[in-house]
Amino acid sequence: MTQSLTRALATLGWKEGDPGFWTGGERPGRVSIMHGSAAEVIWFPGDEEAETTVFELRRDLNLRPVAGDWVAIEDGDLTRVAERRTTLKRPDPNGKDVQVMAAGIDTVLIVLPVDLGLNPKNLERLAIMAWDSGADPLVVLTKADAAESPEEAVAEAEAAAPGVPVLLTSSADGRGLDELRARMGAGTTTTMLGASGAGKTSLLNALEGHTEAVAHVSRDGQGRHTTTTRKLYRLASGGVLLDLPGIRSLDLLVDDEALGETFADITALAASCRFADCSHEGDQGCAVEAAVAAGTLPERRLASWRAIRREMAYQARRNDPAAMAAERQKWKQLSKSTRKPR
Ligand SMILES: Nc1nc2c(ncn2[C@@H]2O[C@H](COP(=O)(O)OP(=O)(O)OP(=O)(O)O)[C@@H](O)[C@H]2O)c(=O)[nH]1
Ligand SMILES: [Mg+2]
Ligand SMILES: [Zn+2]
Repeated sequence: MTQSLTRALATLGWKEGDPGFWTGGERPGRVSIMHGSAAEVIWFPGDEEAETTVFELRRDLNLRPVAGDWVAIEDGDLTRVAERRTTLKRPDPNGKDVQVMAAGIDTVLIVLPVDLGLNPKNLERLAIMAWDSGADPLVVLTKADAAESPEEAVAEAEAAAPGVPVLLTSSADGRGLDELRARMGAGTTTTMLGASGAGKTSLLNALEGHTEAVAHVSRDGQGRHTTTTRKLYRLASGGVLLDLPGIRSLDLLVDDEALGETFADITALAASCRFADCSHEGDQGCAVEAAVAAGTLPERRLASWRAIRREMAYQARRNDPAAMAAERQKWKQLSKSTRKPR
């Protein structure tokens, strides 16, 4: 690859180590938006000037692209989709498959409003998805201007997502934005994960002086999605930012590792439980429950962990009929034998 092309590609988020899979007559590009069976691609016909073109997808394409995918353009056609380094996923609404929302991301901004205080449960759930993507999570608290005690929200966020940096921002008064911009230089790809109304698009607008549509304050926008497509934006700071529609925080994926990282405090304590497979639910020698009793681990935290674990187990069974049947059998057996009174 020529130096000028390397520089040009960096403005699309490309960096050393990313798939440089273009060969022969192929030209590099990146999917900015999907429109049904067509992909809008920002690409470089030469080594410097970017062009935006909509390509109809060929039937024999190796992979169905999503926003953020690197692609090859040859003879006026989108011919190949690169292997994905990171993917932000969620369970498909039908519950069977996994839906890839965005690909090739370095940083996932977990966007949470603090105007009405922080919701730690939402943060935990979003953090699991973020860890699961393979990208680095960063908590971005929004609407600090409208919060009564933003500092308290920061402390709560740090406790809910141990080890994840937390940034306090406001799109209204601009605080925290310089720090955010500094993390989004050339060669970086960032995306935003958060509920509808969290302030994601407002953040993009405030960072860039864009005017993408956001919900109006005066209107009751509860549960309404203002952003409806996933779209990649090139930033003045040099990198790219993928805006996503609001996600329902109920959507969770099954991944023990991501759970362990989100609940790093519980994971660390669990190392001292007597049994390696301790379920922290009345097991003997449980260090996690001991910490709750001693007041060093908030009870709410363990309750969240248990709830998410249960949900993950349910999702895993839903995706695995054999496990589902085994579970039903187990319950039949249990109800036959005497059960512990609650
Ligand atoms: N006070 C205050 N309000 C904000 C701030 N940022 C966003 N808002 C308001 O929050 C509402 C939702 O903002 P959006 O940016 O549309 O939220 P979103 O996360 O993009 O929502 P979806 O596109 O539906 O996922 C709008 O009414 C914004 O004006 C902020 O920093 N301070
Ligand atoms: Mg939006
Ligand atoms: Zn335990």
